[in-house]
Amino acid sequence: SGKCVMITGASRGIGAAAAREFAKAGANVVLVARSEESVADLAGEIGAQALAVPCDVSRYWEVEAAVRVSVETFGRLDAVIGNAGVIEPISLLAGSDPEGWGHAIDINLKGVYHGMRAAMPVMTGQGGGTIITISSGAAHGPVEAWSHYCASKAGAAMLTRCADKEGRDHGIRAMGLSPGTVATQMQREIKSSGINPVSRLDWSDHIPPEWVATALMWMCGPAGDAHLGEELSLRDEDWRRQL
Ligand code: NJP
Repeated sequence: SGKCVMITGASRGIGAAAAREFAKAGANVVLVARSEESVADLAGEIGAQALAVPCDVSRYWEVEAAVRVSVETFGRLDAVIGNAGVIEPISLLAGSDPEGWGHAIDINLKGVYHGMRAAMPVMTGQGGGTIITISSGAAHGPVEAWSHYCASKAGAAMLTRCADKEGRDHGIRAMGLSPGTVATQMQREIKSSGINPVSRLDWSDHIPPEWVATALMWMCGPAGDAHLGEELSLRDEDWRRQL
């Protein structure tokens, strides 16, 4: 309680569920996403513990400003959850749009880098902090029509390991969380593509975003660091039982 957690992609889905969960536990939460109205509405629902910061994570200066206003408002920054992500445009590589392919890299990979770059000096000055990247099974194996997404998530997973290595001497730990299939807007987009086996999964195979929020809470606590390898995967049945 009293800690400050910045969550990117907080306008809906996993990010919004995490914001509610952290606030319930007494943390101050900074809600980052492009949809101004959605983050403002969620901040209104949570109350004085929440700050809405409309921001496009693919633009470094906007992310830096979000970190600055977090510290100005709540006095510190204990954790950054790099959750903002996109999967569109879903397309086989050979027919993909060369202009659009890099969109996922700008958000899912560079956006995560931007959060680390802006937060790590602040965390170093404070004596430590936690950085969590929302990863994916797609970081570790190819999925057809998701080359942009797989490449961005694989890059973000390695980036997170680099941040952890460099952060250790400053009390900063960085970890990945691979959530499995979660019932959110992103899964609606995947289903409407109908292009690979993932798009044909039944909704009953999906976990609610609140489970991911519970795992994030655990990871931000002291046990998360001690028990974690390089990435926590919620596909693991043992974990699903605990959640
Ligand atoms: O998806 P969705 P999830 N700047 O679409 C925001 C990963 N994941 O909750 O900007 C700032 O409901 C967007 O807000 P807005 C996935 O890759 C999921 O499922 O207002 N924010 C919204 O709040 C992603 O990294 C599954 O449009 C930006 C949020 O991102 C994370 O989980 C499986 C932005 C997306 O919410 C959350 O996704 C898996 C930008 N430029 C990994 N662009 C799954 N759902 O099954 C987007 O393995 N956002």
